[in-house]
Amino acid sequence: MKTAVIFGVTGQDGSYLTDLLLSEDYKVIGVARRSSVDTTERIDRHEKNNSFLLVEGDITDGFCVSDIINKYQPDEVYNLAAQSHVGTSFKQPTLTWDVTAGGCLNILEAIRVSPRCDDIKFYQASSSEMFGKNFTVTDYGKYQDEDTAFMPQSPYAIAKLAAHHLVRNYRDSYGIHASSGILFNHESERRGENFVTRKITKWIGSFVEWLNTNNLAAHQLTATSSENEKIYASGHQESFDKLRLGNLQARRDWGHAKDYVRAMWLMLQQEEPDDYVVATGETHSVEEFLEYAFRHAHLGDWSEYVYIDPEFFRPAEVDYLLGNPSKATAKLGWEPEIKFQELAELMTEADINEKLRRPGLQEV
Ligand code: NAP
Ligand code: G4F
Repeated sequence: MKTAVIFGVTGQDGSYLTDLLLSEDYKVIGVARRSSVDTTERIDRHEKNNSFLLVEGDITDGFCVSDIINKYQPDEVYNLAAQSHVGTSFKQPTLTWDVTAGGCLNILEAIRVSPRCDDIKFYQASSSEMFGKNFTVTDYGKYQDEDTAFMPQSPYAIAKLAAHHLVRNYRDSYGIHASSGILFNHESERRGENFVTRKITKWIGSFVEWLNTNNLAAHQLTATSSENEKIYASGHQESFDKLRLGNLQARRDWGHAKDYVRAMWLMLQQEEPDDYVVATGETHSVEEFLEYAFRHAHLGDWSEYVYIDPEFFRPAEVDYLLGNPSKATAKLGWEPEIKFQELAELMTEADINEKLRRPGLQEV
């Protein structure tokens, strides 16, 4: 039985990777940092599984990281831990650097000094954000791959790029089996609620609940100017806050997290370490996500419900991401199963079902 350590186990990807590794008969050591509230909701389903152990740890603490590597003697180590929100990285750049760059260095050092250094395979969660502003919307049709230059646009992307280079450097210098997945955006029903896709589908779920509670149908809503921050219904006192969003023109290559953790695992099953782009090969705007999600919820024109709020614009933006996963397909045999439209629809449906307490769709 192989043993894997997952840093960032409580996050979206950590939970899907745990599902996958347990199904592949691994012993999984999940590392979660101490928090004043419970953060284990996404992995609670494995609480009683003897092959799953949750341990306390923070990747900014190098001694703690070393202790975990030495104590559990893993065959594979996955670093999914990060301050992963790009907008937040402008507000908390130092913390973002310490966790996202420094944390990766702590893990690499722990592996380097371990007596089992040659037996440990390491995965680093690199990001398409590292490509930054090398392309804009006027480059429509061009894609990013493993040879594309990096031009990071945020403290988050710069920290991820530092970690990415550290992984390559430790691989070249010490022969560590260390691979980076340059993953494009991936979402799911378990996505954090302040990333744009989930923010949209979560709002739709709450809004549909409000309509239901007040016995309202979408056609009873008062048409409001786009300046107005609230939605009113004729004959009703109550109003509902519009969905507040920033830049709707940014384009992303969005896939499903369940597909993407499979690519991570495949990277560590290879003889040689390497870096791989993981993407769907489709790019869509935030506006398109709104269109698909609102259409699927039968709510009509999304623009009636959205308030553009300067608060959600970033000091610097990444306009255009479109990945070419040919290398991952050729070398890992990886292909995405879920693409944009299905992703938007299943996230919308899951959030509506949760609010209306309808039996959920089978999770993909
Ligand atoms: P996520 O849901 O935000 O999860 C991040 C995880 O990191 C959480 O478990 C979080 O713990 C943990 N963490 C944060 N600071 C930590 C610290 N100091 N010590 C230990 N753990 C810490 O992110 P995700 O979407 O699953 O993404 C996983 C990784 O892939 C991240 O590194 C992200 O930057 C990267 N990535 C994500 C995408 C994407 O589209 N999802 C694309 C490319 C790369 P808490 O639960 O306590 O907050
Ligand atoms: O959902 P987002 O916050 O994701 P972003 O910035 O692309 O980052 C995600 O993907 C990266 C991979 O490329 C990961 F490395 C990173 O950890 C994270 O998972 O924003 C997507 C787009 C942006 O252009 C943003 O400006 O949506 C735009 N947006 C418009 N309104 C908004 C909002 N983003 C958020 N979070 N909230 C809004 O209200």
